[in-house]
Amino acid sequence: MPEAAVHVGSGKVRELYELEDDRLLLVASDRISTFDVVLPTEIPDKGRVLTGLSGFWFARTRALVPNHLLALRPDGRSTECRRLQMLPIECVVRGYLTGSGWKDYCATGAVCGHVLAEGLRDSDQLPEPIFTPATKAEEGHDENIDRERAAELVGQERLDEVEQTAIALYRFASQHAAERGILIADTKFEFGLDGEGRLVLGDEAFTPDSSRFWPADEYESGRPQPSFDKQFVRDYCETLGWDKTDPGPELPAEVVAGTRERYVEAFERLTGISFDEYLADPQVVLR
Ligand code: PZK
Repeated sequence: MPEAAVHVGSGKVRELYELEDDRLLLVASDRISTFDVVLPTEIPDKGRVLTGLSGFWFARTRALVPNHLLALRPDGRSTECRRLQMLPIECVVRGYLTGSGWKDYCATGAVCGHVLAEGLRDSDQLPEPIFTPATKAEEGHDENIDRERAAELVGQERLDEVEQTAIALYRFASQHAAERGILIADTKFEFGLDGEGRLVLGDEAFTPDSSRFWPADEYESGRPQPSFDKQFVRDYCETLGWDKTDPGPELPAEVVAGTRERYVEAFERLTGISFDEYLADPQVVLR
């Protein structure tokens, strides 16, 4: 980070700084969260894996929608991006029924106004991916909203454009990932507008923090799926009897090492690039 860069935001595991000329610097740390709590132990290179994956997807989806990426810094964890006017909704696409979508379906038979067939089971693939927007909560969980409420927030025309774009992005990435043994169950995008009012993809894209990655070879509907990246951490936490409130537990070295391996494996499978090559020159993911 440049000296004296102004800090303009914090996520659970990322930081945002202001640069000159209407640019921002998004820095991905090695922090990891589980059960919504950031743990005191870091996963070495996790931030680099997420930054590299995001850059990879931004480079490959530019024809579908422009994005905020301007440059990857040599540290491999920092993205220079265009400052946008962000839309006030989280744009979620679900290809499988899980998480809050599964909960809402069990309670109402619908998710964000999409009435689904009866008799679906946990982790079932949906016949078509669905767009399920949510509000941005400052604290706590985002709240799923129907398209009517989302249209009040961004306008009907813009919402239609966002929905079409988000579904197209999901179809592209989930097909690519499935061919490489990773199911993308769902994913969250944040869009913004540039100075000319054009829709631009911001934030991170198709990382394990913005998406649910499942190992395809272990997929079996009717039950919760193991997480591609965080399952060792979850399993370890479950052995402790931890109540899942802050502070979380320290992780032992073997859980850290196994988890780092899973992040690197996701990177290498999805990009086809060795992670060592990325560390030597982060630009490799953009070519
Ligand atoms: C923006 N966030 C989320 C919060 C983080 C990330 N290109 C952009 N232009 C304007 N604003 C944002 C972006 C992006 N991306 C993203 N908040 C604002 C966020 C805190 C830390 F790393």
